[in-house]
Amino acid sequence: MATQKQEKSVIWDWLTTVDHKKIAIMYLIAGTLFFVKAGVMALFMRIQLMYPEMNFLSGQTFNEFITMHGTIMLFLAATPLLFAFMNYVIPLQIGARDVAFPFVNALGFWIFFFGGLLLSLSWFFGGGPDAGWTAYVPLSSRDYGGLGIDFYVLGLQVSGIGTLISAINFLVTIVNMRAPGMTMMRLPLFVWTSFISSTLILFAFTPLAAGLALLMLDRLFEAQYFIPSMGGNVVLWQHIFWIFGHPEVYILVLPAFGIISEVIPAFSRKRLFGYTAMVFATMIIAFLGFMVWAHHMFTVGMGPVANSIFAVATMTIAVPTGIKIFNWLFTMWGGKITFNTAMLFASSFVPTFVLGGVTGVMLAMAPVDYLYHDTYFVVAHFHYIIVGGIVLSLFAGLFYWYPKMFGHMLNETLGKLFFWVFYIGFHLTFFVQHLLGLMGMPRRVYTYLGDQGLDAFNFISTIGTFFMSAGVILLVINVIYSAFKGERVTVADPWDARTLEWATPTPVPEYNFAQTPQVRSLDPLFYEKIHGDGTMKPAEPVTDIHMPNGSILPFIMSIGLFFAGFGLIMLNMDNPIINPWIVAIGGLALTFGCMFVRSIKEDHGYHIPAEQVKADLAELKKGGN
Ligand code: HEM
Ligand SMILES: [Cu+2]
Repeated sequence: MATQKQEKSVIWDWLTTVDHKKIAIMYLIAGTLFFVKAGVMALFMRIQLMYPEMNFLSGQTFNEFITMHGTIMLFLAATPLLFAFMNYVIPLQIGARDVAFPFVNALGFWIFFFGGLLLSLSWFFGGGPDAGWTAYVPLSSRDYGGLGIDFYVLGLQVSGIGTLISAINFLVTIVNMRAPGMTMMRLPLFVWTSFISSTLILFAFTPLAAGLALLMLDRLFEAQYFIPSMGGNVVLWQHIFWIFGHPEVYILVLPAFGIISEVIPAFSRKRLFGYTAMVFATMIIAFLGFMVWAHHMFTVGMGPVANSIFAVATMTIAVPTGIKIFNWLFTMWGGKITFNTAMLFASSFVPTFVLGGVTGVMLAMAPVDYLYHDTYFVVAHFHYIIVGGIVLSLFAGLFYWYPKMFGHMLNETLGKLFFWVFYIGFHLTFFVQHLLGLMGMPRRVYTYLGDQGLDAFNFISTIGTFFMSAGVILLVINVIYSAFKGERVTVADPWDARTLEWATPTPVPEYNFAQTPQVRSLDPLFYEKIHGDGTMKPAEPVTDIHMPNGSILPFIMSIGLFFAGFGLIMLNMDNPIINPWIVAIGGLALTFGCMFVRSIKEDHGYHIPAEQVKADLAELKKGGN
């Protein structure tokens, strides 16, 4: 009985939490589940392509898998996994007690989650979307695309709202919640890159929302924005999509750069080389990222002038990116490097990402792109960026921040094995795809003939995928093993690191910092180790700490949006069991009802009394933390 009751309260605690640290862990779990789901689809696609004329997947299923794989990986795996680290680390690195709007933070998570669920429901209603993650019209129009596309449109619309409000929350947090002395030019690079990435979300997810709304009007209400026979324009969709879609790559890769810029200095035992240049390079990359969307459309027929401008603008991005690469190398140069798992991932990121960048410049040459376009060369290129850049960084960040998040280490032996298996598998999988592309193998095609010379490389590529899958299984084993056998961490700073998150005790108390720290320099913790006694000086006396109450409203509001989306999709179903409008309007009413309750109900939060905080501090002193 007693255990059952406690069980219930634990679940309730997680459903209602507004603590950035718990929300981070929920992002981590949800993102991992979606990552595995999309990874299994990738494995199935590669098995289908292992031999010529395989019959493992049908052409239709293959199309659904490429679409869901890409969409899930980008929106529901990479983004939430980065959000997990941003949520956990940003408040700690800037010396804050939480994000600016904890309620909105929980809301952002649940909306993302239920949006993802909505998209995934497509499998139970006649199959996933099948028009590719870019949902090009006319493939995604009423005439060609089935119900799956409606799940794509509304699932992404809903989860996009969650991403957008979370990004706004990060922006306000970084501007407003910094500890005294933490000037903008003392922000850790991960905070800077998260800040700039959040700005990109603000300006990229809004056009996406508009585009999805127009596509929804086309599909549900027979509007004709994108239908040429009625005066619409298919190329319009491509412009709207890519003005979101290209910045999306930087939304993901900039925080990944941020992780690398934290891990490399920590394990090279040197400060980051060229801090200021790194910050400005990030800004320039972000700005240029918005100027180059049409490099995805060279073959559309924009004409030589437009193609040239977009080609040159694209190549320009290599300059600030090169600055970053050299600064990472200079940081390692002459450093006392420890090659633990986190550092292996971080340092191997550098050459891999360079390779992805080089093929990017190749693709940026408009006339040559007529050759590469829609071949496997493109698939190889973007996976070098996405897996070789973002996924490797995520793993580096996972091994780096794991002890702070979970209070124990991941096993290093298993970690290194995981690294090598995954890294070798990655190159086996994707390197040969460049060659397949140059040999003319088209992208998004579910099979090929036997006498075209494509067999060997396709076979190798699939073997590589088995290695990567084995690597991920090793990671899962590591997580489970370490939970039981892993070295416990109770010290604040197991890596002898530089930034403020390592000044908080492990496990981090719900209020993060008993007293807001006084920041005196870049790399504030390291500065205190050199110039002080190694601990942060408080910027305030011990006082009562004001904390927000948990709330179930974010969860319910998100369910409301889920039903609003589902109701609209039901408009295109043949025999909906109930009137779709009842579901759609009912869902919206639930969401707005919660907003109303939230507005009129006074919730002042609660206080942790100063005595309690003092007792916690005394306890820590005893434990030597
Ligand atoms: C981890 C191992 C991975 C493997 C083995 C893999 C494999 C594949 C395969 C076979 C395709 C279809 C290619 C085609 O026929 O055109 C594909 C497409 C794609 N992948 Fe991956 N992938 C992996 C990871 C990722 C990750 C981590 C991301 C993003 C975060 C990603 C994003 C995409 C995108 C955007 C597409 C394009 C889908 C489309 O053409 O509409 N992939 N991948
Ligand atoms: Cu692009």
